[in-house]
Amino acid sequence: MSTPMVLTAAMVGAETTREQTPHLPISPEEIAEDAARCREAGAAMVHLHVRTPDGKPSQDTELFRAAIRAIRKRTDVLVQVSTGGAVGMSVDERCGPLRLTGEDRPDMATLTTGTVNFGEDVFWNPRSLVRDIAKRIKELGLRPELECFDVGMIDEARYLAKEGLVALPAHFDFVLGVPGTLAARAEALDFMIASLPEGSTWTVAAMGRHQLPFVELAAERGGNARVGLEDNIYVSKGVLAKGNWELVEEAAKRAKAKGRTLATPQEARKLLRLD
Ligand code: KMH
Ligand code: ZN
Repeated sequence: MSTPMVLTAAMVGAETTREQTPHLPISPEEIAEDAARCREAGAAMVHLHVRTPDGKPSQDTELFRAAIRAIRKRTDVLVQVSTGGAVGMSVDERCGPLRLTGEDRPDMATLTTGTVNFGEDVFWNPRSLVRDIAKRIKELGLRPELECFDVGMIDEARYLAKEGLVALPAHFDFVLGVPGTLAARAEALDFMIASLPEGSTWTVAAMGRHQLPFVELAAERGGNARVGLEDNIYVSKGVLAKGNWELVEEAAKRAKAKGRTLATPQEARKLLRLD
């Protein structure tokens, strides 16, 4: 029996707009409705950003609280919050969701381990800032998903582990195909897998038209995959996905065709060592 595959839905992001797709969920209710459908379609986790009511990206603690409460009222899907936010945000702003404790505490948080070009912008993650966020994630008692846009960012995780800020083995997310960074190529994925600290788990998030084909590459390699409107708005060439759930549905179909079963949130918790 192969290991169940964890599908993550990156539902909102900070860059996708309603002008690009009318199906982007923005309000807590819209996010919760789509999250419940993603869970039914096979997602074990959602990667969460939030927006102000007029659609602007935000890392506001209370907006996250409202979205997480709405999601948990509807479904048992795991909630991974973004600490990346949108380019240009300060570290304190980015860490808004890490102020949620008690029953509103998220299940996981992202930690990007280096700076990259991000389209025409720069996603700014100097080493001191990475350590600051790593400490806050640790203090909240969460395990990070280490977001790596390049192989050097995997190596940085080893330094973080030596400093006691991250526990190894860890869970990594390979983000491939953002303009200005490592492209979504199978050889790049294979190099990243080969570069992982022993025993670590991984997810791949490929941008745009690469998103669904990379679900298949991940399935074949025993890994996990992220799909969703944060990274891609089309379910097939020129056809908008009617919600995140439709991308999860398509990802689930492709994973199963490769012989993989899908992890439940409970299984994902074990596989990603969240407890
Ligand atoms: N929106 C990007 C600048 C994360 O969620 O941790 C950063 C991002 C990464 O989306
Ligand atoms: Zn994100």
